Amino acid sequence: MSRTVAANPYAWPWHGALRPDNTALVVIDMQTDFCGVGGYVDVMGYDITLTRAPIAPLQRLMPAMRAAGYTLIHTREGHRPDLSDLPANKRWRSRQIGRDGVGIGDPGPCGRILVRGEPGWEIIPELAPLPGEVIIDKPGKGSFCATDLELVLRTRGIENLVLAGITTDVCVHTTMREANDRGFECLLLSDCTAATDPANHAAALSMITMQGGVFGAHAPSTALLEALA
Ligand code: C5J
Repeated sequence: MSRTVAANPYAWPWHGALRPDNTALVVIDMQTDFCGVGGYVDVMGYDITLTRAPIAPLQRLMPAMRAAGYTLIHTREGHRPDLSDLPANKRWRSRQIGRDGVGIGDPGPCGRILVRGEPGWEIIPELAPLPGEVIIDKPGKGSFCATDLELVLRTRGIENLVLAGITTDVCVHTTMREANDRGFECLLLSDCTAATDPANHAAALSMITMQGGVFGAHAPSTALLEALA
């Protein structure tokens, strides 16, 4: 039986094989540092109501996908406490914006910013992973760079990725592009992602639709839920 999601620019996945055994939901960086009060995005002066917008739709989608038997994978952006995996240019750039030159690795209201083990680095409680769900710790924006995500996906026979989380134009797009180049079939959920600038979110969606779906497709989570029903 063929099962697809009404997506843009094509009914996703391309081969009609949307099944729990070959599809994973990847929830990217829903951490306090990106969508909590006192986290990195808040310290930079961006509006966290934007980055919190995916929480409610994800609270509807995640239980539905778990109940249907789909794999859920969570990622966290963060660095070792000794910052040995933090490139100097990434740290320098992060200090150019926000409060008092505070950037990645520096103390903030939620502990050291984007440092593993700190309160701000934790996934927000509203979207906490369940025991047994895979969590990928990544030092970069993409989820494949310097991680074992591809090995985990290949080992489970995953070929389709549903992408959600923060931010559409940075970590989610980078992950989608990396996944697409590795041959995974990707769907980005337009209401379960967000950017620190609405125009960037819209642009990131638009980019996906070029060239017949240059990295895959996008759809609202309601379309995915309809396909699962
Ligand atoms: C950023 C992310 N924007 N998770 N990280 O620095 O998109």
